[in-house]
Amino acid sequence: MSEKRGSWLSRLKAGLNLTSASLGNGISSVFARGRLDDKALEELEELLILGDLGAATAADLTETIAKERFGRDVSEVEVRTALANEIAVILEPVAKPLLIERSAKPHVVLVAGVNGTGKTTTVGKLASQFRADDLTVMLAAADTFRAAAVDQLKIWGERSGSPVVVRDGAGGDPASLAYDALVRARAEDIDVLLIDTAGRLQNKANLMAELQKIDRVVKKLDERAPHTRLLVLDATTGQNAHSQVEIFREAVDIDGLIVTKLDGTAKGGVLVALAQRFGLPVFALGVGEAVEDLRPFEAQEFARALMNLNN
Ligand SMILES: Nc1nc2c(ncn2[C@@H]2O[C@H](COP(=O)(O)OP(=O)(O)O)[C@@H](O)[C@H]2O)c(=O)[nH]1
Ligand SMILES: [Mg+2]
Repeated sequence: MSEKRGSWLSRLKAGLNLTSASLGNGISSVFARGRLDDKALEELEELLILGDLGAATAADLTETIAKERFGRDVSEVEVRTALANEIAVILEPVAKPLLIERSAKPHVVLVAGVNGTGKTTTVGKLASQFRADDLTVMLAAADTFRAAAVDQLKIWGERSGSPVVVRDGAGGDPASLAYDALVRARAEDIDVLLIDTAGRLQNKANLMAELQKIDRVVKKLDERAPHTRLLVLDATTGQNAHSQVEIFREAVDIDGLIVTKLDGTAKGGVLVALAQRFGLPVFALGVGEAVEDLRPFEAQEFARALMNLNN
């Protein structure tokens, strides 16, 4: 157990440390002089922006640090610890698990996101985790345009012991597939229906229209569905994640995020900026390709890893 925990945590840290190593080095050079003066604060703010925390968050954090410590002699660890604490305060409210309403039968999760962010992988990991919690799961392959996408989901279905609803033959309407899947999930008394969607259609307008259509048709069967509209973001895209949230939010009412590929990216700081800007729940983090690499999001732990502090 602790072995496993160690390995994913170190992978998460290894990823974040690409950020925090550069942040860390920067912070040590800023504080080589020891005194927290205007110049040090300016450099600190710059570093936080470079670490993908975003201009607004960087300004807020720097101001907070300045308030208590301006003109004082400070150590690097003191600053890192103070930053980690402030970052944890920002992250705490968004660190929320994806809760399944057991009475929903099924609880419908619509999974959206740009191509390649890790939607299908995340659906597979979630399916396995829900199965481990003794929930019955069904998967809907609403990315009907690519045969490979359907095959990929089928593998996750087999791995997790979850039936996969697919269209016969290539193509087909994703919304009607989602509808059929919900009919079947209800008939079979399934606890969770995960709808995997396409991230790329002919164009953005089509993609958004398609998502809206899925959102609409499942409501015909259950007005509270989808119970969770999940947006999957790839941490390696850094600041680009902001525009993805904006675009998808225009289409459907996103309930929360899963941020993937935090193993091996220098852009983990973007999560702090996203939390500050949108306040959307972060249900979990992806730190690798295997089932156990979908981890709960823990604010304190993440903030300390980002600041290269030992947990
Ligand atoms: N390193 C890493 N790779 C991931 C993670 N999540 C997904 N991937 C990989 O990213 C690629 C695209 O994932 P996929 O689920 O097909 O994305 P989709 O197009 O959004 O469905 C695949 O090679 C996955 O194995 C993660 O958390 N870490
Ligand atoms: Mg996919």
